[in-house]
Formats: sequence, structure tokens, C-alpha cells
Amino acid sequence: MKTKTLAGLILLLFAVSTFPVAAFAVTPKHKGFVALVGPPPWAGPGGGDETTYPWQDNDPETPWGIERVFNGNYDGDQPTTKVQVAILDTGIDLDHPDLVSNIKWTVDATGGRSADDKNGHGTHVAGTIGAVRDGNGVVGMYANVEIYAIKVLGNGGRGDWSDLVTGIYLACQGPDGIEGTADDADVISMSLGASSAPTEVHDAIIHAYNMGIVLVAAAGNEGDGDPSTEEISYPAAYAEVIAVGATNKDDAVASFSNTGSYVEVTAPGVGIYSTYKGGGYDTLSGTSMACPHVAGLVALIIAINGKMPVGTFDDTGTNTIRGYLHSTALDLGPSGWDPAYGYGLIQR
Ligand SMILES: [Ca+2]
Ligand SMILES: [Ca+2]
Ligand SMILES: [Ca+2]
Ligand SMILES: [Ca+2]
Repeated sequence: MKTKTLAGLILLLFAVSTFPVAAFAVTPKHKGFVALVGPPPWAGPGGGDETTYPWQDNDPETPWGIERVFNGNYDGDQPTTKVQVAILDTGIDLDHPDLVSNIKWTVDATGGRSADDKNGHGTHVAGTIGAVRDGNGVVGMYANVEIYAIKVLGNGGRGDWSDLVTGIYLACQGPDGIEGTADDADVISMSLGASSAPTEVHDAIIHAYNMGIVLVAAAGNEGDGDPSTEEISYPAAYAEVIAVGATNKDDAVASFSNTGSYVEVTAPGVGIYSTYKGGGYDTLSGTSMACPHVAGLVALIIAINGKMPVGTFDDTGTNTIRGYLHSTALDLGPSGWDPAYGYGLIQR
């Protein structure tokens, strides 16, 4: 029997207030809720949106968010270098035909026996990072990535902080169980969060950061549409973590996207089509959907350029991962860094 030592819970971050929302009460102490959304008004890789955008590549396998990041230049930019991305989520549909060949390790940090995804959220995140190029379904940001499916959230999309801590340390070790070897995760993707977290979570984050692992997290979906007010979510708000806000097809920050001093970059997160549980596909919105665009881009940058220092929030040179993201981002909104877009919309 596993002992839960850390109080609290973590939530997955997909939701938009304009779509049907089902709220579930949890322990009053934590005031958390999980929001479930129906498909947005447009679905499918192109979104069913008839507007022509200059970044479209008209490839039915490429979801709009990936077209936006690559500006129509997806193919020819997919190396085969091994880069490992740990997806800390509800698990992944382990036999999904668009993912199975890229899933290299699965582990259930919640104390269960399988990282197979019964929720769909983790499978959706995985598709945006690394669905395969096979002419069917969707492609991910880096179609040759090696995915670690680390289940830290329960099937209802809620989790215990102690399981996230376990998941982070597992990612640091990789499948061989030893830190400092080639199979350690290069990137940790976390589409989850809550407004406060125990110090053990930050300790684990700092440990992974000091190993040179790039940590990426969803900025949170509590945004009020006002860039001048700050909404906090952890682990995104930790200094070691890249916090990702969500944009739509018109490059506008989604109203639900958290804003604040910790927002580092934005990525597509409204009406995102990707893999889903049961071998399926679905369209979801949230900073949960923006986060994996960044995690996948970081994997691609590492695949092309080799390992670089993670860097800091303030970096603007291309000699660190974070500086690379900042300096190549499309600056939107107020000139320079701002609390809604961060350094801007990520670009390949
Ligand atoms: Ca595919
Ligand atoms: Ca290892
Ligand atoms: Ca705000
Ligand atoms: Ca700006």
C-alpha cells in the first residue's frame, strides 16, 4: 500500500469557459475543480475553418497549431536523433496507432499497474508532441521523439502531489533507474497544475533542472482576460519551469490563459486536434494543449542542435534552450516581453 505523504492535488489544464463545463467538487481545503469540455465549434486538423492563413501547409495530417509553429515548413525538419520527452499526465493510450512506435517507456507513478490512459488528456498531449508521420491521423511537433508515458494523474484528471514528485524523479532516472545515463529524460512536459504546491514539488523541479532537464508546464486556465492581473499556477510559476500560455488561430491569447510575470511563451491552445483515448482523435482547448507544442519544439531543437544548457527566464541568446525559444518567438501584443504572451508565440 502506497503512503501519501503530501497533501493536495494537481489538476489537468484543459478548459474554456465558453464551452460546456462540468465542475466537480473536491476537498474544500484545496478549492480545486476539474473542467471537462465538449468539442469546440470546429474540429479536425484544419479546424473546419475556411479562413486562409499564410502559415497553412494544406497537409491534412498537420494540425493547425503545428502548421502555425512551423509556418508551413514542417517536412524536411524532422531528424531522427534520439530525444526523450517524459509526459507526466493521465497516461497515454499505449496501443494508439499514431503513438505506439514512439512510446519507449511506460510507468504508473500513481501506484496502479498501467500507464494506459483512461481519460484521454495525456493521449492528446502525447499526439501534439510526437504523433508519427504515417499519412494517417495527426503528426506531432517532433515525429521521431521517444516518449516516456509517466502516469501521475488519476483517470478523473486529478492527482496527488506526491505522485507528481515520484513522476519527476522517475523521469530523471529514465527506464534504467539510474540518474546521469543516456536514457534520462531530456524534457518533462506537465499539462497540469494548481494555485499552490508543497515544497517537495519545487525540490523535485530544482533537482531535474540541475540535471539539465528542460521543464515545461501549462500556465493555467484561470485567466480573466485581463493581462494586468496575475493568475498563478504551479509548477508553471516556478523559475525553473517554462510556463506556456495559449493562443488561437488569430494569434490572440485565449481569454482563459493565465497572465503574469512568470508567463514565458505562448503556443497554440484553442481548438487543437490530436490523438485521444481508444485509438481515437479529438479537439480540445486549454493551456494543456499549448504546453506540448513547446515540449515538442524543445525536443526538436535538441535533436537538431544537440544538448544545450536549459538557461533562465531572462536569457535572450541562442546558446541556451530558453534563450533560443525567447529569441525565435514571434513578439505579439505590447512590444517585447509582456505578461500575456511572454516573449511571444513559439516559432520553428
Ligand atoms: Ca500520423
Ligand atoms: Ca537513466
Ligand atoms: Ca489576468
Ligand atoms: Ca510582446
